Amino acid sequence: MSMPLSPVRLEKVFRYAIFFDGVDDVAVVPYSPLLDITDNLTVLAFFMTIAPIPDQKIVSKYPGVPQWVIGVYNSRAYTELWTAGGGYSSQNYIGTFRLGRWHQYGISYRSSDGYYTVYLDGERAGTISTDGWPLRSSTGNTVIGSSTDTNGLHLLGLVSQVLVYARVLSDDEVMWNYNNFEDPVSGSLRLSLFAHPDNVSDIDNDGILEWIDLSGHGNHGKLYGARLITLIKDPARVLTSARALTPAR
Ligand SMILES: [Ca+2]
Ligand SMILES: [Ca+2]
Repeated sequence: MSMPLSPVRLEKVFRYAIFFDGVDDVAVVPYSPLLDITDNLTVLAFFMTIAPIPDQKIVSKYPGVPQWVIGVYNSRAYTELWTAGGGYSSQNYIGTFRLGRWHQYGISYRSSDGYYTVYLDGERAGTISTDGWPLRSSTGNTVIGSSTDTNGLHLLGLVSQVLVYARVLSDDEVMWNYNNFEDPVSGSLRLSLFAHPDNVSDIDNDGILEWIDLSGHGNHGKLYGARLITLIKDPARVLTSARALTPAR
């Protein structure tokens, strides 16, 4: 028996996810001043694409005045970010995604020096030069599974978590969130969506299911077509203690 030479990267597995059909499914988080983040921003999302559609957006604050977008383009990472100086910054071709596999993908932006970083699977994948202005302000919605509410570049796949912070996470914090997605770093967390039956409910009785925001700020998403699915079924017989089978949330 030998020890591994380097730390083993275990592939992430989610029991539940929100499924997007690649046609018209979206989750929409309505505008909130708390999500109009212009100084310091971090966005992280766990997602899976299941079809080689060239242009798929995962999470966007794009409707109205575009602020930021993360997605995939020709099977590579893709982000966009706009500053108040009018600068549009984007970068393709950081990292490669595999179909049918979970990936964590994200961006951070620090307005004091315009430092724009891309993260893939918990690690810093690259940085992008910007004009150094703060992000532009936007009263648009935040959309998951597409770039806009109505006419987007849709994801055919799954999303299990979306985190939006009003600060720049450290590399260690991003890696923590990759490895401990059920217990994400909480400081300055403005949006925290995690796919689980406890977190999907019609809490305002309008006939549309909400994807409930766990950040405490009430930034609940509304599921239009997109739906919760179970990826790993309960065991047929309970052979271990009930405690071990209690969902984490
Ligand atoms: Ca649909
Ligand atoms: Ca509702």
